[in-house]
Amino acid sequence: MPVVSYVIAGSESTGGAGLQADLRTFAQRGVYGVGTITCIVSFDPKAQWAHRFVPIDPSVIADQIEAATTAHDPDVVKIGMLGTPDTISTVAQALRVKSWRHVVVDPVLICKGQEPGAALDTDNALRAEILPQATVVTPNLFEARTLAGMESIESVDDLGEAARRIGALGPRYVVVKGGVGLAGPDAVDVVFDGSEVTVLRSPKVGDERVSGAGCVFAAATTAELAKGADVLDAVQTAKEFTHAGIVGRIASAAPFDAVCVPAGQ
Ligand code: PXL
Repeated sequence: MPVVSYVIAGSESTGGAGLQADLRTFAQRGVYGVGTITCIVSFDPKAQWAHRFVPIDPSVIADQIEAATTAHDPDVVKIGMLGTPDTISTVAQALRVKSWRHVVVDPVLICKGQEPGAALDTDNALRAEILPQATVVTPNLFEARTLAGMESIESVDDLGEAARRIGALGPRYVVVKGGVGLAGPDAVDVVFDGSEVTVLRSPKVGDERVSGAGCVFAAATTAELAKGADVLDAVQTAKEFTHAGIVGRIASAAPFDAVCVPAGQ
């Protein structure tokens, strides 16, 4: 039987991030991808590629989840961009209805098109309704600072402290990604399993953020978990896969490159 991997996330219309990157990653990791759309982000080339953000009606999200989970009964899911408190409540409620072996949450907190006030409500809803249901959460530096309530994260020890604080919000494993924002020659991630912090390193590939890295990392982790890997192995494989995608990045007319994993990785 093919292994099914499920993702609930936003569409990012240039294809670099969001559901498009997730489903591409699932295919490359050898699992059958099933996707539910929460919102549509279309950057605006006429306005410096600003985010245009349209949420999907909550009833349509619920319908998609019903169709996907009834057809396939997946036991591993990735949650990507949700975007509004209403969407978060809808997805949180749908997650509670069945039991999951793994819920991987990429806590995409803000979209530049949103008002700061609306973004705060979204952060709080994610913290209250989604994080307690997560088995693995994968914040970047900005998201980790917000979720952990830390003013700055500047060292590997700080990454570990952020992971412990976020772990106290409910998720079983916390992966904090240092990325290019943490000084030093390596891209450092920490994995907190509820008691120990494991540090993973790989050499940085330049100093620029590459679009879709967080999506691909969480999606590859999800695919490996769906295939039966344990969390640390899944995260290690996902880190290597994402590294290959940053090396192989694709340029476009947009002012940011996107992760592109060569075939056969
Ligand atoms: O990379 C974060 C992200 C996730 N999901 C969607 C996005 C973005 C960033 O633009 O648009 C839909």
